[in-house]
Parts: sequence; structure tokens; C-alpha cells
Amino acid sequence: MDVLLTLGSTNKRLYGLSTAMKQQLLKMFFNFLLFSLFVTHAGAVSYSPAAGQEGSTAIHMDDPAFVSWANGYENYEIGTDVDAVWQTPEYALGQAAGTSYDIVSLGRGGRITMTFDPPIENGEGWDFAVFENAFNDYNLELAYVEVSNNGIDYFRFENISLTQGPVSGYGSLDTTLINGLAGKYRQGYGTPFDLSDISGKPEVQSSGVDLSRITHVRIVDIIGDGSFFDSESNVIYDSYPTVSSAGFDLDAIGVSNGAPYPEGSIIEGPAPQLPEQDGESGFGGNSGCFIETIWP
Ligand SMILES: [Ca+2]
Ligand SMILES: [Ca+2]
Ligand SMILES: [Ca+2]
Repeated sequence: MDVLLTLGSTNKRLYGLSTAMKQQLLKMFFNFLLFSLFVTHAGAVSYSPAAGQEGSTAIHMDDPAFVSWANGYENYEIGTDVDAVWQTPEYALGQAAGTSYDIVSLGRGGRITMTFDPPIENGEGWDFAVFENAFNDYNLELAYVEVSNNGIDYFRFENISLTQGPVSGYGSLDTTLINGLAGKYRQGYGTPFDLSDISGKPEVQSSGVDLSRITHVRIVDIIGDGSFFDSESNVIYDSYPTVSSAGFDLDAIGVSNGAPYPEGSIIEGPAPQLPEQDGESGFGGNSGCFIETIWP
């Protein structure tokens, strides 16, 4: 209807032109419309939406699929801008707390390796899930996820980030533009990983790594300033800069040894609302996970 009305008014403005020229112009206009619709549709890429939305792969921390949790850690290499109170790796052991406080901050560019005894097995579906402490669905801090069964040779999950420009410390990310990175979902919801997803990588196959005996999961913080890249060389932006508890905040890593993704399911929880512009959420920014403002 809108298109017809627009064409009508366009037609009125084309007085002075021959009927043939008007028809030609309208034909070009229609072709442009069709081309635009095609480009928009063809260019649409969408990954799992935020927790609580239909089709989300977010796994709630109380999901019965969890059979164990990380029970050790090593090589906590702290990045910059982390206060001492957030430098306790023990907070990443055991069951997810789903809070802002029961975490270890990696700092900008930091990393930590969590260990698993018994090892993570590669069952049918997702095998483990990584929990961050984001307090909403869009102010996110992301990290690469790598696995090993000897603590020496690590294999990174393929990852994609289609966020088109820098995101401030208070800024918003769209989870449907992010895949294969930890930190996609708000606190209390894990990002699941399926070991089968890396089984076809040449380096995995040539290494002979046994994906049914994963003993180490390494979480590597991504600095969202434009200097980190995904598997296809796209820049990965995330909420930046954050300080005090900068970078990825690890709550827990839960193990399922293989569980079905919650495809098409609707997870209980409030519907996420994206703020209209940076800063409206009122949190994040200087704290990285807002805890700084209310911690005693
Ligand atoms: Ca699996
Ligand atoms: Ca943080
Ligand atoms: Ca924790």
C-alpha cells in the first residue's frame, strides 16, 4: 500500500516527461525495490538470539543436563584493569552462581585454563557451557574458547562476530551477530559448545586429539577495541573500555557430555529490551559488570 501511494505521488511529480519515459522510470524504480529486498534478505545472517527468546541456545544454570563442573584451574594470566577483589580463580570452580560477584575477571587480554576431572566427553549435542556475568542481554564481554586434552595443545572453536563498529563500555551488542564465542548470554545462562564442531578442523585431525577426553578449557579474553579478529578475519567488537573488572568475567563452566540444544524452545525469563542508544542502560562502562558501583 505504501509503495503504491509513493508511486502515485512520484508519478504526479513527473509531469513534463513522456509517458514512455515515466514508465521507464517507474520500471527502474520497481527493479531497484526488488534488488534492495533481495540484498537485504541475502545479507541477513542471524545466530542464536538472547536467553529468553525463541530459538536461543542459552542454557540455564539449573538445566538438568549438567553432570559436573570445572574442578580445577591453572595459568590464570591476568590482563589489565582488574582490582584485586576480582582476581580469585576459585570463584570459577563448581556450579554457576548466576550472579555478578561469584566470578574471576580475566582483565583486558587475560586468560585462564579450567580443568576437568573426569574429562569432558563428546556426546550427541553440546558438551559444555561457559557462564559469564553479564547483567543484561546486550552489554557483553566476549572470549575465545579453546580445548585441550594435554594442557599443551589447544584447539579454538570457530567464531564469528558481525558487529559492524566499536561498542562503548555502556554500549549494546546484538547476540544474533555473534557465534562461537563465550559471553553471549546474560548471567545464569551458559553459552554451549559442541566438541564435534571442531572435529573437522585440519589441525584437530592431524593432532590426533581425543575429543572424548577434554581435560582443559582455556578462556581467552577479547579486547573489543578493534585489535582482535574472528575466524573469518572480521574485527570482534565488544563492550569497551571497561575497568576495575575489565574483560571477561568467568562464573563457571558446566559439563553435559552431550545434550540436545533447546531448539525452538522458549526459555523462561524477561524479554530483553535493547536501549535506544549507548548509555541508556545505566550500567557497565567503568565497572565492566556494574559490580564496582555497589560492592562495599
Ligand atoms: Ca558433542
Ligand atoms: Ca568484566
Ligand atoms: Ca562462579
